[in-house]
Amino acid sequence: MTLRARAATLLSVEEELARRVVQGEVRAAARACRAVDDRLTGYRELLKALHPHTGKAWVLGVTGNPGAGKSTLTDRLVQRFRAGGERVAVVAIDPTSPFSGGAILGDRIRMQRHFEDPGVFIRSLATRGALGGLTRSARDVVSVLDAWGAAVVIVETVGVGQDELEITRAAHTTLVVVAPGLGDEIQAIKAGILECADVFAVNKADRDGAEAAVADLELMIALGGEAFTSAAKRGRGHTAATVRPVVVGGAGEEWTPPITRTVSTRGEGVGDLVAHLCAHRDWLFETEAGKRRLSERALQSLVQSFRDTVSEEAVRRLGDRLERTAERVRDHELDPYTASEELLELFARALRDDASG
Ligand SMILES: Nc1nc2c(ncn2[C@@H]2O[C@H](COP(=O)(O)OP(=O)(O)OP(=O)(O)O)[C@@H](O)[C@H]2O)c(=O)[nH]1
Ligand SMILES: [Mg+2]
Repeated sequence: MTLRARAATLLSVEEELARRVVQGEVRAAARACRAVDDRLTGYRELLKALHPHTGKAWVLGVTGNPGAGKSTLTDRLVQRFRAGGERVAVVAIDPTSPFSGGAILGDRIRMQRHFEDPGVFIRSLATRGALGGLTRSARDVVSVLDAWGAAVVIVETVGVGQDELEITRAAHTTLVVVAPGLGDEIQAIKAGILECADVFAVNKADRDGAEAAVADLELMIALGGEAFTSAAKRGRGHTAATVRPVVVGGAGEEWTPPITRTVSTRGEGVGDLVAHLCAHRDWLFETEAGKRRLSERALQSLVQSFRDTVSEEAVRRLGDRLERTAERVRDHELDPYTASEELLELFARALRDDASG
């Protein structure tokens, strides 16, 4: 079989799988998730075929410290959303962090009641080491579940690493779960996560310290806008596009993150929480400020996808040149800056040669 003919059969296999996903087949969705997660041959074709059927799901990020109650709360949210009859998907990012070993089993148990329900799709993704691979896997898996027909895709991550932060940025609405009694919880979430928070839940409100946590958060939100804006101006890790200005008192139509107290084990406060989450969704899709946020998100997503495509292509075309150059850098024959420029030149030449025949 010629290469081209083989490509054609591959394509039709992917198209067939895409068709079954779009029809709502759970097993097809599971297969498609595996294909994009493992980047099996044809995964790009699959994603392309699915793309026209995406864009309908509301992507809800749930993040927070290990053990804050994210899974228990997610389980409650699934219950609520399912009561409306819509399909719901959960993507649980399994942290490899030493704090939360056994998370998979824990998540499974806490969401067990949904396993028999064909309208709920639950999938775990393992934290990957390098190159933001996890972020891309998460985005791609979310696309599959969007095409499968999930009205809501909930992505649960532990808010500790850079990967997790990136994933949070890819969500439409991010819920940050804080629980009292886990030590210095507010300080721990301070770096990075606050700027992603659209809604806060102070969970385990049945425990001592919940009111103190609420007060701390309120103070942080009040100070937040200014602090983040000046951090952005100094260029400290935040770009203007990722900073979410907080305007207290509802000036203009900027969004101020509301705080809800919840006891997720008993389902308390979950109704209020859902109301806040839905209010954020409406703000996002229906106001000018919300639409600006959506544009930033689309730009970030495209930049990431483009960066991935370029680096994959470059690695493929440069082949062992990459390793040989790395050896020269290792031996101090070459500095990494000149090395990068040389590689870029080689890559550009390969592309030009390709274009001219
Ligand atoms: N008292 C109390 N305990 C809770 C509440 N919510 C969750 N828990 C308990 O806290 C523990 C951790 O809950 P999870 O839902 O697994 O927390 P998580 O944030 O998903 O944990 P990781 O995924 O491991 O980071 C479990 O033993 C829950 O039963 C609550 O509102 N009150
Ligand atoms: Mg969990």
